[in-house]
Amino acid sequence: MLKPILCGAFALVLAVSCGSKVQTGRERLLNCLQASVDAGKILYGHQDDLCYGHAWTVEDPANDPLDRSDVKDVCGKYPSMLGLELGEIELGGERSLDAVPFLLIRRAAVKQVERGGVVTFSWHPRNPLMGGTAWDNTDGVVTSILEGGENHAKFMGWMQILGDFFDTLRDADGKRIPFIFRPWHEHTGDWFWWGQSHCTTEEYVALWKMTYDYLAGERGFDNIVWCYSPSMNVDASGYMERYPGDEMIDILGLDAYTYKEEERGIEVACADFRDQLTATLEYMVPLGKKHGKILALSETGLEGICAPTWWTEALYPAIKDYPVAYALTWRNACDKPEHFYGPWKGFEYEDDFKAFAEKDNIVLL
Ligand code: BMA
Repeated sequence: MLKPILCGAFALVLAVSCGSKVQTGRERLLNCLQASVDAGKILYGHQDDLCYGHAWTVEDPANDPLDRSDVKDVCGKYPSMLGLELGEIELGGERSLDAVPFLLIRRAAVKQVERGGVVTFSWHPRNPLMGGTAWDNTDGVVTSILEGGENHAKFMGWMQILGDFFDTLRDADGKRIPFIFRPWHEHTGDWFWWGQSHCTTEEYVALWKMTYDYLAGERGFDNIVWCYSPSMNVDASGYMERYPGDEMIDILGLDAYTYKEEERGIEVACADFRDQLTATLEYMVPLGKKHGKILALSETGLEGICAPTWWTEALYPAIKDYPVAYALTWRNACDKPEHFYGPWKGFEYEDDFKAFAEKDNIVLL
């Protein structure tokens, strides 16, 4: 049986069943991303794009048609990659840490895949030891949730809730949809409880293994593509220091932001970002080849996009010549007007985003 899968602007016909070997959702999604990379394309992604925007929210999560998008408002197309965040699902409530109903998140994920796009999930779980948020960055939390730790059972309960949610992500035929999962990101920094100085390399890798073994093994999720995503504050050896291993990772990601600093001015900040991102991709390309992994810019952006040409003169030149499967800009918070990373209608530099979106190798839906 052959089934067309739309990946961004072009359709790929992938064998769902080649001879006797049936491809898993993970393999199909990876093949799709690889084909896109081979065609020189970069998917454009936006976090929470269908769930809310800079100046709007969804009134009725159960019935909303999911046709609103800040990106679409500006350039007429949905992003080909949709990022969604599952923080606080582990508490068993109805809304995420960003107050988005999980019902809406589920519907958005399924809709995105129905439209031929790709979905990536992040998860910022709370601190299971101290009770604070993911940013409650105390030491010893990872130790406490690994096997033998005092919070192991509690944390496995959290993963069960996460797994139960993943199990509801199904297409119209009742089949689990393929998606990217990107837990334990930016661990090369210290801001999360799983960060660099809060656990050892062995503990970090054990955390990944526990997550992978539970979801891919025990729960049998063969529709998950696994993304590793350090922050852009490391060299090649720092990048790989806590790499969980080829068997657990499919995508070598990178979280890379432009940071404003009063003193040096935004132009210098943009130039630094471009140079640092290029230098990082220079070492990621051989790592991707050596390990046989796809590369991605798993998070990027400039908060409030206060540079007139950030899209076309900072982001685009840094990535355009590299085999990056996708670049995902962070969310447009509806309750914090200055906290946006994607375009929105009426935003003063929206034309620069349009110019970026019109580049030949940038893919929207
Ligand atoms: C951060 C900010 C927060 C948000 C978190 C998880 O970067 O956007 O406001 O709660 O991501 O989505």
